[in-house]
Amino acid sequence: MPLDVTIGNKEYFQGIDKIEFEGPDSRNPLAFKYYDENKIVAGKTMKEHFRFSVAYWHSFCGTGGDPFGPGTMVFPWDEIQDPMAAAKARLDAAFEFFTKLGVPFYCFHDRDISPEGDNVKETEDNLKEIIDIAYEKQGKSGVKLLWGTANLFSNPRYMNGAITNPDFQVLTHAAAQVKAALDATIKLGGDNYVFWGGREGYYSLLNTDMKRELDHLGLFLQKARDYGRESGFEGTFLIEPKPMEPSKHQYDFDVSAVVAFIHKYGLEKDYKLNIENNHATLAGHTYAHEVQTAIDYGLFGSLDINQGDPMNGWDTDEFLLNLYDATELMLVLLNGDGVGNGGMNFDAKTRRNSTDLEDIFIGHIGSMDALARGLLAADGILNKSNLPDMKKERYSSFDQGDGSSFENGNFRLDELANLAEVYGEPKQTSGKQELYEAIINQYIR
Ligand code: XUL
Ligand code: CO
Repeated sequence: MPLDVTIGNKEYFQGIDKIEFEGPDSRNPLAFKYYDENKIVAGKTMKEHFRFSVAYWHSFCGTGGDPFGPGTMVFPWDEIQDPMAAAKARLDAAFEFFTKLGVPFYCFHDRDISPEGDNVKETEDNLKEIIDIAYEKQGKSGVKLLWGTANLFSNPRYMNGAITNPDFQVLTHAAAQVKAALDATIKLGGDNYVFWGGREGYYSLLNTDMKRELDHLGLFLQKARDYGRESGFEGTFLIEPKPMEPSKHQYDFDVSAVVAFIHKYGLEKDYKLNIENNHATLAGHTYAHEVQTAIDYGLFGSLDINQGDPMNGWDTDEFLLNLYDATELMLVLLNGDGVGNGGMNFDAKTRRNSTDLEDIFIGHIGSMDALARGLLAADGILNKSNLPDMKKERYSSFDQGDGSSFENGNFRLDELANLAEVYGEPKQTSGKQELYEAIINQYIR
């Protein structure tokens, strides 16, 4: 049955219907093998667990260009010359895609969705015109906005940073964009608003007053929060850490650095973190480590889903297909409170040589299936294996007696020291890492 998803008349993804769940034995590349949105796992449907979202920039603005050559992808929405007409066509294609894929959310930057005009006012008017259409399409399709954001890194004026630029006038342009993007997010009922640092960082300390730049950033984020709250935004502000690229030193290096920043500038009631796998690995961490760190600080917000290439140190934004990453991520989330008001946004792009229109579907389907398998594996590990008991047992010396008294803060340092003499040399206890790893393998099916 043809879907009524477009406001324009054109169907962009011809020959592709709504993607259905066909089970693990299906040989249809355009079907889910594991992601069954209504299947209940650990008390929630898969749809509720993941809150999947499509990233506008990669799927509808990406061309496959790289430093060695131009774009390879010839997509119908790119063929229109007039920038506003092209933006509207792209929006048609995007909502057709979201609906056929069956994801509940999408995310965008201001510049993905609408073109810049000749001045601030014209640019904001363009955005408003497109947002009105997006609003209508959301209502018609039921697809919602997980978050909006402003692109504060592409325009050449931001070459020395946007909010942390040494030139105050540049900062005011960042404010114009953030204000307009926040207004758009509020109008579309977005659950979150994201700040990714873009060019907020530096190349050389010789020309950089780091303290002053960070103070500007802290103050700006306070003002953005105040404006958002006054304007009725009830969602969560998110900061997305990334250690490098485009700057050499990015201020929002990793979860721990951003947690410290959030607390230093008094943002902890309104701001949380949006965590991306490829950014975690660039920082020398695993995804699970970064997510667990944010959860432990009570600042976990949302996820950008992708993976890097283990052989290089770039942000390659590949679709997450690694079952180990998926399983370890889902273990952390199932042990915590899940994605909450956040979701899983595919900040991922098809490879430069994956040039068929259907490849955008195939990338998303593969990653949704990988995460569904990760969820099933994690659920098995937590409910059927010995792993949770083994982990609990590792810490059992703190569950009673002196260990429990220590946890309750009842010992001074010299009292603890005396206990060492009482106990003598502790018996060696194996960490059993290989056993834990083998259990993970056992449940990835
Ligand atoms: C860049 C990146 C961004 C943010 C949104 O590496 O991840 O696309 O997710 O600005
Ligand atoms: Co991202």
